[in-house]
Amino acid sequence: GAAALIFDVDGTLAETEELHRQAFNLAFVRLGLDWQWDRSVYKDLLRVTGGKERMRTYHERLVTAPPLSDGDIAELHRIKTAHYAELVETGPCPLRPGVTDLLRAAKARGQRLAIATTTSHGNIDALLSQALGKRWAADFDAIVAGDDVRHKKPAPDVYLEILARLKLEASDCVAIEDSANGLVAASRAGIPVLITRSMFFGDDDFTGAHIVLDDLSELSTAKQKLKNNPMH
Ligand code: XBP
Ligand code: MG
Repeated sequence: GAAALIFDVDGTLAETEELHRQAFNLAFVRLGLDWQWDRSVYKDLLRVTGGKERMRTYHERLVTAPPLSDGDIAELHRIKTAHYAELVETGPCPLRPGVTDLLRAAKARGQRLAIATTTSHGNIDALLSQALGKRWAADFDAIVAGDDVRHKKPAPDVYLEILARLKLEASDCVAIEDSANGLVAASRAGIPVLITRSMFFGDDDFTGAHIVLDDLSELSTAKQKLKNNPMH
């Protein structure tokens, strides 16, 4: 069986992308920009991973726009991040079905747990403190965030860094992802991928994934149906 499970965060552990979207929009209002990202615009923009990169891409695509410095982007992202933490802390942002059970079952069978995400350590902590309690990080052997590496997903950097920290071979691990970008990142690192379909990426192309599920609560039934279940 797999020695470690490596989890993506946004869309995989919780449906956070809707809160990210709202947080971006609140930041745009706060800084007097007339940008507002509706769900269909955001769905398209999600192909660009990373909040700063996403805003930069959107700005570059505008026909007319005042210049936007890297400092402006950083300021927007700082405000977006503060709004995101507040939304996670105040609103309900539960873990997706099956997540808590899988974390518990993995621990019980001696699998190690890790996180490979594009978002920041602060955002992971905001979400998981709320959902799993202040000491959540004690259960994870490695946590790598977007700004810890040179290239964000779909580059394999976060996954390669996790393998280095865990001192494990790619084939000894399973990555749990919700997006094509995440699938590509883990696959480039050689790690088998389990997909849990999420709100914004449900219709992505998941060719190459070992299993595609609607959510992780299906794992117990998938286990019976699929002999090739990489979880065991
Ligand atoms: C998540 C992302 C992130 C969030 C915003 O991708 O792309 O950019 O949308 O996070 P994945 P930041 O689930 O593949 O890790 O604004 O903190 O960058
Ligand atoms: Mg994701």
